[in-house]
Amino acid sequence: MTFDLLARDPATKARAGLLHTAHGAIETPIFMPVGTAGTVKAVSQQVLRTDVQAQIILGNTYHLYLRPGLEVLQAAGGLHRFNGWDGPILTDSGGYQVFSLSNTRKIKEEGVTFRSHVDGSKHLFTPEGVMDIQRVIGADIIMAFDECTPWPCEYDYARRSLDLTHRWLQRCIQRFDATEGLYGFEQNLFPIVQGSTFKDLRVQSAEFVAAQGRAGNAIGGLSVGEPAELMYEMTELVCDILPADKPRYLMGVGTPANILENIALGVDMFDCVMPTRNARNGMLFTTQGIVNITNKKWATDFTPIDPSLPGVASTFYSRAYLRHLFQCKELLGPQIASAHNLAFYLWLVREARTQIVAGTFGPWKDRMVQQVMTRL
Ligand code: PRF
Repeated sequence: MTFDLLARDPATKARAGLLHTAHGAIETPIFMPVGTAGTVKAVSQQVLRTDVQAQIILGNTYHLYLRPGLEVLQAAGGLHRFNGWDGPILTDSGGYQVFSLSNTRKIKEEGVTFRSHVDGSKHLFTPEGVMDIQRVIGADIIMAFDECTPWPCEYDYARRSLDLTHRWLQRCIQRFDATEGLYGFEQNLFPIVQGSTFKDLRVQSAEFVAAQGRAGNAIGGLSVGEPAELMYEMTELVCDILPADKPRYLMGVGTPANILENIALGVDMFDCVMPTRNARNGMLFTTQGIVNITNKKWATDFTPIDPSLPGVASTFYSRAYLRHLFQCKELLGPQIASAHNLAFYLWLVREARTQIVAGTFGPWKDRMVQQVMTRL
């Protein structure tokens, strides 16, 4: 895996790059649609390619391990073959889902025991096990097993948790480097910086992670309830330490404004359930601002959802029709809304990249943050 830095914005720390994976190149900065169970909810692989123009999608170790399970995934020849998405895939390690989804969980040095949210069955995730599982799933980029601390968090807890995450990281690296991909293409392991919102812990973690010399690095433990300004402070601190010639991935972020502000601080990759989850609740992100499609004011608005975006979902259907679908709880409603929101997020990062290359990102970002967060 290689990363070419193509341009830097003169006014901010934003960068434009090209990340080469075994399943194709990714233009950064990039937003990665979340496909938890091997499917981006309510969006077909076809629509992801055409309307959304997605370049890489996410999967979750926790969900895929529980269903369909490793036997099926291995028999299929990995997740790419199983779901028909032949572009790049990244899998999260479960080091977040185990904490947010599973019923009872116990953290020990060895790993985390938890009960499945599906059937209550008991499981153990260890750093080694999670590497092996991600070998079977077969994503291009796989994530280290970490603990995402809740916020707020006592300093002592954050420090002990960080030390554990670092020990787990060393075990992940050892296992990953001692094994090979099952399907004949290269996989890459990204370590994750933690440390809650404590500056000294973040610095320590960023230095530890940078020293591992992996092909890319991630920032976790943010966007978990802390004020946005505190998130930006941590991102900037960490980005200034992580190597400039490797991609930086900020996990689980965020709103359109969060994405633009973090691009300005040097982040290259993002994922978040927000565009798809909010779409299913009728909240649309557009180039002009935020639309709640269930609002009565759209009942006779026969203009397209967002005529300036590419893709059928945004330009063919009217706001009035989409509102009608939501009123009737029709299945097409969440499909159109999800495809549209993702098309918007992908447009946002593509446009950011164009502005970085042109050297105009700084002022464009300040204007766009206001515009896209306006409530219409
Ligand atoms: N760790 C992992 N996945 C994550 C996070 C994390 O800290 C976050 C935090 N926003 C989202 N997804 N492994």
